[in-house]
Amino acid sequence: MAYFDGVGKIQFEGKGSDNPLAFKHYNPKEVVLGKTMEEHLRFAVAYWHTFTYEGADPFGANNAIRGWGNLSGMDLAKARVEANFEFLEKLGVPFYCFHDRDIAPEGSTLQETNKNLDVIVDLLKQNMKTSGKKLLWNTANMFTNPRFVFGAGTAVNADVYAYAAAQVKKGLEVGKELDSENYVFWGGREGYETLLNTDMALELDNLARLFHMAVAYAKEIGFDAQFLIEPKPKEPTKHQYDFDAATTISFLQKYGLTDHFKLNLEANHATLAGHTFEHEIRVAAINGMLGSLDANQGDMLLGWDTDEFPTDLYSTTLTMYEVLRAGGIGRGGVNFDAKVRRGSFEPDDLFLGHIAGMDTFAWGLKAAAKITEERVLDSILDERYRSFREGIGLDIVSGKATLASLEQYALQNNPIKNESGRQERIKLVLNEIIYSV
Ligand code: XLS
Ligand code: NI
Ligand code: NI
Repeated sequence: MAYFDGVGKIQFEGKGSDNPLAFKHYNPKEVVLGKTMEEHLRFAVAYWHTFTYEGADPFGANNAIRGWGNLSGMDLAKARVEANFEFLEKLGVPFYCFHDRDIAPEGSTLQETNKNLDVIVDLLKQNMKTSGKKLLWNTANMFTNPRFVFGAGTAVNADVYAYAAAQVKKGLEVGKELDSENYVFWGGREGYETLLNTDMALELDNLARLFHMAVAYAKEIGFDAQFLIEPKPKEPTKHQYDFDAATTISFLQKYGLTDHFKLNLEANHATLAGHTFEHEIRVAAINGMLGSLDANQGDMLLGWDTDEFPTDLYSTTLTMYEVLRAGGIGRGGVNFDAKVRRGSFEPDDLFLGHIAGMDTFAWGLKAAAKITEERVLDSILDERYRSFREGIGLDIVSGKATLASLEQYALQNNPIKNESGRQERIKLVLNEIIYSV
């Protein structure tokens, strides 16, 4: 059965095309700085936003028109698998991502839930074999079920913690079965509402214990995926522990987990934390922690995670510039953790949303490549920090300088001369590059 009958394979037609169901910038085989766009971007479709979510918001019911909308239970789960592979094939996206509960319904016991999962995992495996599509990452949903009201790895109740551990164990087995590239931990409810009833130290120690157990179990079963933590500052809890990249890295350092984890960074989570996406990527990259990206964008007028498809060229350019600067995204990818707006309820909108995101990223990649190739920003840095390549600056960076030697220098160095940072000029240059590629 086909769920997207009206849509054929999405082709690259180039800038002149006025076909909405075609790419104008994403040309998978086009080589940019020595790699194809497909290799640079490693796009993934998020199962939950595309096949599980059907338009509900806190004020309104499901309204999306979906070919599987009249089904329920395991029939629905199976239909979504078919829809997923048809969609990946037509869109030409190599990867997908899911939470355990996106793909199969929970049963009345953990045994039954795992059995449901096994049936769907088998089906996914068969489809992956015939289609060549791959799993970028899987994760455990430890936030929707009411049992997780006070968290999972940071639960206040050891029984809930044990349940979460069982779920992670199963998730790792599923990841191995499907040969996943990465395994993600997003701390859905790992946070708190009020410190008045929260033992923060115990919760964080317990979370680290869960991660250590996961590392040990992955090793035991020979699952060699990259582990990723996805920071987010708030929502659903008022304060999420993995607030941002810097906080998460210091957590991993404190608990001796840096060798096993990297970060999965999300654009809308960055802005909720008061950062740009490029800031988060830079923080991860300079600490050797850049793992993967959840591509989306927020709305600066709203205070929550709106998970919109990324259409802001300025942001995708700077994002891809950071990725190129870091030497690429490695085993990670660009996962569209994005959903169509409730008003975009027709099945074609799923394609149009992804095409918008993919074209905006491809365009950003081309602009970022130009910035890199022409050393536009590198030459600014060379010039701006040149005082650290000779004389007293070289003494500082080589570790030769002391407070006394610097005092001696400062006492005779008068006056100090600074130079303009020229950021307005740089931003105009950036605009010119973005619109020239
Ligand atoms: C929610 C998160 C979530 C993760 C996976 O805000 O972005 O979707 O990516 O659990
Ligand atoms: Ni995400
Ligand atoms: Ni999110």
